[in-house]
Amino acid sequence: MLSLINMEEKILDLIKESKSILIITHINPDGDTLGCASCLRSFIGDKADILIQINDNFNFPNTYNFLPYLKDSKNFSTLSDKYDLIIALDTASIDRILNPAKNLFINCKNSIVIDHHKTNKGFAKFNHIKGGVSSCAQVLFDFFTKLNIKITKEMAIGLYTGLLTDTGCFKYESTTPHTFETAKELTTTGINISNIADLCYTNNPKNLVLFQNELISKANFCFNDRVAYILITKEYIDKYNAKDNFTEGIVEVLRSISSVEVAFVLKESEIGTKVSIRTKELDATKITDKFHGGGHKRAAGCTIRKNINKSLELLLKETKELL
Ligand SMILES: [Mn+2]
Repeated sequence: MLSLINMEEKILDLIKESKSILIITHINPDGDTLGCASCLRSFIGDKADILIQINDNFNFPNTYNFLPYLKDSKNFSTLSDKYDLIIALDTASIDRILNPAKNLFINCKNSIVIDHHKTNKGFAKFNHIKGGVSSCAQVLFDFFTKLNIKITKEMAIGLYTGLLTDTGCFKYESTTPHTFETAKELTTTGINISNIADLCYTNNPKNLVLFQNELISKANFCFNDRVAYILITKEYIDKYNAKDNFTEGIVEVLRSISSVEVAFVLKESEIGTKVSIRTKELDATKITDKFHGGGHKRAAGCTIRKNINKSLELLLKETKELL
């Protein structure tokens, strides 16, 4: 009998029959996972709670406080174990869920993951994964559409936020005609799209912008300006009390320079050096593969268990061979 029911219907049945539901974001959440959580909470109603997972070194992006229901969210210390269904959103692997939520997820009577990461192997009892789709928000939109569920204005705020932020304002390769059809449908619910974009992109802490500007002014170039890199040492991190999310976007600024083919940002951490790479034509994963990292063709990352200068030397050596 079960084989006759599709995954969307199964998920809807689970939501209907569960008494208490926990919706969880991935660790250090972004606009997609938070937007989806807000939307799903709006759809399910009061029997659902949201858990926003944040580690100590992450500054919760207040940016997203405008999303409905986020203010009442649970955190690790206020989490209970009363749930009979847990739904993880935009979460590529079980490692993106930290304890105590991870144990709760594994031991829960029913668990669902809804996601769009190609690398997601499916770690829940019920997995609804559409690898390669632009955003989790798109997967959720398609879920509601397939089930003929009306998307309200309140639900659309979260979905539009996820769609906008995960497509880099509709400019990444994952953006398709379907993305724009979805944006159009969401817009017709009456949401204010220019207001949402403003809330997402003009709401940075002052320190973040000053931190990024100082680092960008100290960018280094080599191989005829085809390679650019920034070294983020502990000195800068301390000076600006920079959180993990402060470095987001810097590498894109380097990539925006016309001569630059490969851009690196290297950051000192306790376990070595965290590297993020952006490229134009070259396959970035050919570099990160050497260091057990991963990602996409134009955007990848890895952690090298060496100090920052040694890591830079290794990266430049690999890059030179590909140029
Ligand atoms: Mn996402």
